Amino acid sequence: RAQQGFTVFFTGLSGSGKSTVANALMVKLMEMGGRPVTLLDGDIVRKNLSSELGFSKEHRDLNIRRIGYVASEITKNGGIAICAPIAPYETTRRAVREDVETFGAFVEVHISTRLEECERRDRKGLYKLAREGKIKEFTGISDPYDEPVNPELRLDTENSEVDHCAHQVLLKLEQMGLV
Ligand code: GGZ
Repeated sequence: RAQQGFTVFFTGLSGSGKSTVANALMVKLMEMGGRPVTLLDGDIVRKNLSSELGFSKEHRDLNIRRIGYVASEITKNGGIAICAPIAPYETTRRAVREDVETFGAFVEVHISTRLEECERRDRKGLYKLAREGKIKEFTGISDPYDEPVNPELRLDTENSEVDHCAHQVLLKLEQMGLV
């Protein structure tokens, strides 16, 4: 029987390293071959699927439910979906998990890089703007982030290299019998 599809769902603050780890994981999974891998990265989804949305709770939830829907379709068809949005709300993450688990496995990976470190990096200068009040409702500064309670995996890019993090995810997928 063909292997079941699954979704790897990264969650974490802006600048935590979600996209970088997600990309490294995608490369590893593609090298293994056999199954299509689809990356649904936060800012790419926002550009293509959620361009009309802002950052209110309602809009973030809508964005995450759309990502969840696409991931569940991919999972249903036996593919691999890798999602990397902030996804700040626990209830919304749980709803997406339920959608996906109808068809396959859901692997939640919390990239738990501390706010202080994300802000120190400030790769896109957004934290500075948020502190100055020029960006409103910024996650971690002026908007909430619910820490994941029971993620399958918790990793951070402050104490571990990106490649090591991606490898840990791969090991978890092996343990779960998914790859
Ligand atoms: C958080 C924001 C905001 C606000 C713009 N809050 O590091 P980035 O820049 O590239 O990733 C962040 C991205 C967040 O989009 P998501 O779709 O992942 O968010 S959510 O899951 O909550 O829907 C950041 C940028 O957009 N950005 N304004 N106010 N991040």
